[in-house]
Amino acid sequence: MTKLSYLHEPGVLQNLAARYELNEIYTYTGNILIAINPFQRLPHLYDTHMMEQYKGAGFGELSPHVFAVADVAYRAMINEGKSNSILVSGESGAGKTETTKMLMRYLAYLGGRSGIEGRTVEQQVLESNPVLEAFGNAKTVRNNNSSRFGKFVEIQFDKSGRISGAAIRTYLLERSRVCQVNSPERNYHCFYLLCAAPPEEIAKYKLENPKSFHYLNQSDCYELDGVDDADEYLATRRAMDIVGITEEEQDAIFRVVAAILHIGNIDFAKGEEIDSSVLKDEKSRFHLKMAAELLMCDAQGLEDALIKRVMVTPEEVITRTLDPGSAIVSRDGLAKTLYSRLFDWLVDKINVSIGQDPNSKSLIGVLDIYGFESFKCNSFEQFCINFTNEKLQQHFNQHVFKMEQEEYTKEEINWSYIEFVDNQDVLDLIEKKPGGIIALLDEACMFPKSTHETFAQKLYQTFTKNKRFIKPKLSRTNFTISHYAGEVTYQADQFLDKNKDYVVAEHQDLMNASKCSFVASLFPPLAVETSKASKFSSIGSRFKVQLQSLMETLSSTEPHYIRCVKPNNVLKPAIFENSNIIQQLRCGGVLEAIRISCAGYPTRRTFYEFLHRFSVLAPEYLEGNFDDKIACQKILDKMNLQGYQIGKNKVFLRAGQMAQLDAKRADVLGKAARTIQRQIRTHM
Ligand code: AOV
Ligand code: MG
Repeated sequence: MTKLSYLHEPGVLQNLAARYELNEIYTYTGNILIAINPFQRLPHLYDTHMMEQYKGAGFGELSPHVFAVADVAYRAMINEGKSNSILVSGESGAGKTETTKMLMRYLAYLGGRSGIEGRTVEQQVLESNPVLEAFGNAKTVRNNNSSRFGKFVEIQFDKSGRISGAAIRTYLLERSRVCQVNSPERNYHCFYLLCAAPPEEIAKYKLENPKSFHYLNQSDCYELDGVDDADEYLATRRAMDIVGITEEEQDAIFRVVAAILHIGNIDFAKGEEIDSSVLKDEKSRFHLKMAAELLMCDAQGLEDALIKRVMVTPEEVITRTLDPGSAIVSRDGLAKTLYSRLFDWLVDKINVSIGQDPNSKSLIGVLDIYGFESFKCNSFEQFCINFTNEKLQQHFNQHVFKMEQEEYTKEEINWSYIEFVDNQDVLDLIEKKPGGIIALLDEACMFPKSTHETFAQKLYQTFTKNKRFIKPKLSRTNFTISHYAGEVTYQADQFLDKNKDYVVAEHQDLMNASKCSFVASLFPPLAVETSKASKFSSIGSRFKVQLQSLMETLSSTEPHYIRCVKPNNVLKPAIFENSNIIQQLRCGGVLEAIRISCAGYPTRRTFYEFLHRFSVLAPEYLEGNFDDKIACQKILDKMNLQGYQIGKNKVFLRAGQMAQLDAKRADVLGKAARTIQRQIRTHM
């Protein structure tokens, strides 16, 4: 891309389109790899032969490829002993997870012990993917296998470049999906896999058709095209074996998954007293019993935990009952907590099992995180996702800018006037402490009388003058943030609830007392002072801290960027939607990177390349014995160009100057051709 003579949006797009048509899905722009989702298997592109070819090949020597990026990262790590990271971004369905898997496969190939069978570290690293996907991915409108969590995999290498350990960090699993799905989406894959397990397991987990479970039948989608859930179940079990999850643990995991489905089928009706509830019918009683059996807890205890709250005051113990609506909220809260703790357990287990190498000096981190999102309705999840993207964008801009500077410094040219647009103001708006949106949200959550309306009012008051914050005219609770990738309007209504992470004390006590040690371990006893108070902990603030730590890790590494692009919204091959793609290149900062380089000297040519192309403009200078640098200078002077710079090895042109030179060149060549034709004609 950087060799294009004219670096502008239509040129970039046309180049990508022409390549995509030939199934050339990878393109470099500078060091950034753009990957356009082919939406079809291209097996030869990733086979062992291909891996062999890229091994040790110089960057740019072969066609652009994810393997080339992984190879550069690996070589840089080995040669310089420095950690590297590969940051994969792009919108939902763009191909981040598939790209990440290819990167990991290639790194395992480079750093693996060939010939050793079984549970090697690299095998475990690779097999962590299907396990996490079974529990953390789901079909959404945008992607049949959408990751509902962010992931940073740190692969550790020993002195000789062999994989010696790995650590997986995950970010913010979408909890709401466990209890709520809409057509045509699905809940997490694991629920359907389990319902397709062999008959004896179905019997053991007391399962039925997925259609009979409330958490699944809110959507009418149960199956995925081209996916056999029964096979997937077995594959997930095998992957769990490899990553070191024991048979017993697997059994407990699937008991919890099944229990969650049964919990979802417990329904409530109004009780005799006001604001009380009872189990709705025999069916609810049946599912309550099943859930209790699977979780190995007392059925009466479970019923009480769902519909009663006990308050202990110095004088007495007061039991309060919940109305059916609140009982449902309580039930769903338990299901979500169970599920998210199960997911965290899996991640911890995989980490322990793969093991960390305390002596590892260098590592390669691979980041597969949710891309920028802007829907019709945007809630707290989108807010966090877009916050992540602002953070990464800042990192990206700084990096691109730094690389430009390095190139200019190397060539000893003056770059001092290049401006660089920073998004620090958006980050301040979101995360500044005190006074940013997250801080104000936490305040609202701690103050019992706040509602989403008072929260929104507070935002309006605080940020009236903020250029990045907009109050939509006709709304009393929405707010708009002007992100680097465009404006997004958020609906504040559920921000307070979604930001609060607390476990009802009754649920905590019941689960902690489970006779299943696995279930009990998901709910370790709380420290005394917080035990009864169901103290609030802020998801937003915790996420902010996690991100901070991720950014610190990333800044200690040499980054490589891969921008995934989704060519169409129908998820089909060979359809290239221009405006859609331009939008993504903008959001992904690709055009920003191009803009940064255009702000300086977008076109650079070595003296040799320059003379090869433009010596026709001043042939007289080549006759004499000028050195290349002087010849370039003379040509540029003759053409009356201004503002360009000549470095030690290259000519640096300002935007548009290449076009001027080319026009001149065409002119000269045209004239020459006409002269020759005339001569030919006169001689005939
Ligand atoms: P994502 O990770 O970026 O979305 P995926 O990596 O899951 O997107 O890709 C979506 C689908 O596109 C995959 O399931 C494949 O069918 C197809 N695909 C992507 N890359 C390739 C490739 N290189 N070769 C063949 N098919 C591919 V999300 O997780 O939703 O943001 O949250
Ligand atoms: Mg994904």
